[in-house]
Amino acid sequence: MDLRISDEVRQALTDGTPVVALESTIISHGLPQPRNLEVAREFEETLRGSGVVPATIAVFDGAPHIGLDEAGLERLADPQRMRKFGFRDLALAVATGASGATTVSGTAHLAALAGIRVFATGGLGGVHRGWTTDQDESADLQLLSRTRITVICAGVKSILDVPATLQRLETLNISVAGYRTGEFPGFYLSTSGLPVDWTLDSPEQCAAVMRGQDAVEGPRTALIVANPVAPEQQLDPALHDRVLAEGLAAADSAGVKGQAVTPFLLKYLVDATDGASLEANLAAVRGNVALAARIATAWSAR
Ligand code: PSU
Ligand code: MN
Repeated sequence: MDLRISDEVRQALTDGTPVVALESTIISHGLPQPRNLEVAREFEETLRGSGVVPATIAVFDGAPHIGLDEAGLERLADPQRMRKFGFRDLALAVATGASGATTVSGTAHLAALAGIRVFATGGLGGVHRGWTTDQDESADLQLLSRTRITVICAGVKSILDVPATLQRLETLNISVAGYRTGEFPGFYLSTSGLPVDWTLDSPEQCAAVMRGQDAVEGPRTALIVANPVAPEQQLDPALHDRVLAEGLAAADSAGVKGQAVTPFLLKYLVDATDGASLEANLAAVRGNVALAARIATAWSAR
C-alpha cells in the first residue's frame, strides 16, 4: 500500500530516532472542538520535546498518512470532514478516496506497516456493556491479537464492560501489564479495581518485554502497557458512576449503535460533568504520550 510517510518520520525510522504513533479518532471524534486541535499539537510537542518524532496517523483522500503537518492536524480536528476508520475500513477508504481518522485498530495496523513499534492513545476499545444483545466488541482487540505493536493506554474506556474486555484480552493472547500498578487502570479513573497479572516498572523493562515478544515468536501479538491517570487527576469516582449510568441509558433510549456509541458516550460524559471528564481524559492521554516517549527511547537504544 502507498503510505504517505512524512519526511521527518521517514528520516527517524532510517536513523533509529525514536518514533511514537498517535491515533487520530481521539482527535476527530473523541474530544470537543477546539480543544482537540490544541491537544493534537500539544501531544506532538511533548514528543518532540523528549527527542521523539510524532507520527499522527489518518487517511486523507484515500491516502494513509503517517506523520501530519499543521494543515493535516487542522483537517483532523474537524469531525465533519473525517469519518472513523477501523482496520476494516482502510481498503474501502483507499479504493474510494475517502478521508477519516483512524481508531486504535486502523492506527496500529498502519503504524506497524510503517515500522513503528510504539503507539500512544487514551483508552482502548473493548467489549461494550450489553454485549449479550448487541455483540458490540471493538475491533481494536482482534487487531491487537495479530499486530506486533506496543500500545500505551489508560486501560480500556470505562464506558465498556471492563471485566469482559480483560477476559477477551486473555483469550486473544494479548500481553497486558500495569505500569507501576498491579491494577488495571480505569481510563477516567486511576483503577478499574481489577487486578493485572504483570507489573512493569520502567521504560527499559517495557523494551525488554518487547524484545522478549520477538524472541518468543508465535502470533504477532501486541503488548498493552496500561498506565493509570494520577489519582489527583482522575474523575471523581462517584460522579463517574452516576453520569455513566445516565449516559448509558441515554444511548440506549436514543438507539445509538455501532461506531457512534463510543463518541456519543464520551461526549455525554463531557457535557454531564461540565468538562471534568475531558480533563481526566486529557490527563490520561498526556501521561500515556509521555510514557510512550520514554518507552520508544528505550526501544530505539536497544
Ligand atoms: N481513546 C480516547 N478517546 C477515543 C478513543 C480512544 O481517549 O475516542 C477511540 C479509539 O480510536 C478507539 C475507539 O479505537 O475510541 C474505539 O471505538 P469503538 O468502540 O467504536 O471501536
Ligand atoms: Mn464498537
